[in-house]
Amino acid sequence: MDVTRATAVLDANWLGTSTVPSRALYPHQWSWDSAFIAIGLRHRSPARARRELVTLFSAQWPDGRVPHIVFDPATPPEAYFPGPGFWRAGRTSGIVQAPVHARAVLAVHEAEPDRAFLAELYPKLVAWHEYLRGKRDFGGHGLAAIVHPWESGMDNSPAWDGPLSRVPPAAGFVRRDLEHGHAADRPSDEDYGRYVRLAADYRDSDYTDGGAFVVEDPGFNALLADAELALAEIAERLGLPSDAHREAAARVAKALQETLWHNGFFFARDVRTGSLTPQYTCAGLLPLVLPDLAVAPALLATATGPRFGLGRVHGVPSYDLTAPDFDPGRYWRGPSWFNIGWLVRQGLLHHGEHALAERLRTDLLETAAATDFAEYCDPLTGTGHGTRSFSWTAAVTLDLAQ
Ligand code: 2M8
Repeated sequence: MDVTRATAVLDANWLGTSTVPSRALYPHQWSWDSAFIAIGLRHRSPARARRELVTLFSAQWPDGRVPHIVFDPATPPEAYFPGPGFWRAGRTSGIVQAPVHARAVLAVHEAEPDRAFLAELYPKLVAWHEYLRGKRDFGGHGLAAIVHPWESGMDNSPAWDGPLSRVPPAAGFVRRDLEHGHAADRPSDEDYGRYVRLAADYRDSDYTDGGAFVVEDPGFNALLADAELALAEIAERLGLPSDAHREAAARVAKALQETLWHNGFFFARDVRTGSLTPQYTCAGLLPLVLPDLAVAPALLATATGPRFGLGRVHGVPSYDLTAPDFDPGRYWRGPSWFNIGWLVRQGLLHHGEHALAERLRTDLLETAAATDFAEYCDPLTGTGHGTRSFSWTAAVTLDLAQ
């Protein structure tokens, strides 16, 4: 029943060669959304899951970056801001999102083996990871830096408050998101002004220089290390050498540990000041996706402690439940997101926490169905927030229901 409804959500959000996260709020193709969508869609239509990823990679830039948005030419430009006219980068935006694609490509292949699909995507994934580990190593010690909060996928995470405070907000633009979402569930106007200023500055540097916001995010880098492990498996299935990918994964994981681990948690680092941002956010839990994480017991203790309440709340809160500015309804400043729940569950399975993983799985399935596949939910009550019929919530349901 829930599987039927989740499938219907993905069918309704399918554009013909890719899936929108949400018809109204996000009417184009988004990079990491498509990876999670493919992971769910593979159980219903492996062919469509392959198409989703092939479409995304058809928009890859010559330098290897995979853009965070691929604009749908049939959608009116005023439907989403900032649109193609703002980015001036053809049919894409110019920033990126977390590299969950190799994991998705491998998962889709496992659902229905297709050597041609793997062979087509492999060199593109190699170029993508090389871009991140090379051109994005602004800090110079082996981590990929993000140059915009949108790149983290966790737009208004409290961890960005410090670095963002250096960015003067832009004015003179119209927020399209507020036509489809409640203002209390979305980032503030001031934050939006800073996002627009940063994106415009990056665009004006021809998408090369990091500006005022250059940050090493533990979530982004954990997913990069995991992506290299997935790429090693893809290489092996193609009969190609895989050592370089495993070594790259180990280097990123080592840098993550040496640079971002502090007092039992992973924090983001502001490259411009060299300091760790002090907020406990769900990005710091994502290194659990790495099977060889020596500090997993300490990280699990934080995850199950009062800050995240894992097992006692709905999903995985995006922000510290004990922080004075924790907000259960506002976007990435408290609510639980279903893709993060899916990733943390993978981590729990890697680290032998089977009972907790099962509790999380059941809760994610129940909450997704009860909220009509909400974009995010209140961790304390399970109430849905944001848009409904949200694609990755439906996709995660399809995968967890297997
Ligand atoms: C949100 O981000 C976009 C900008 O990229 C937005 O607010 O308009 C985030 O939740 C992000 O993680 C997600 O990929 C995107 C589309 O679902 O929406």
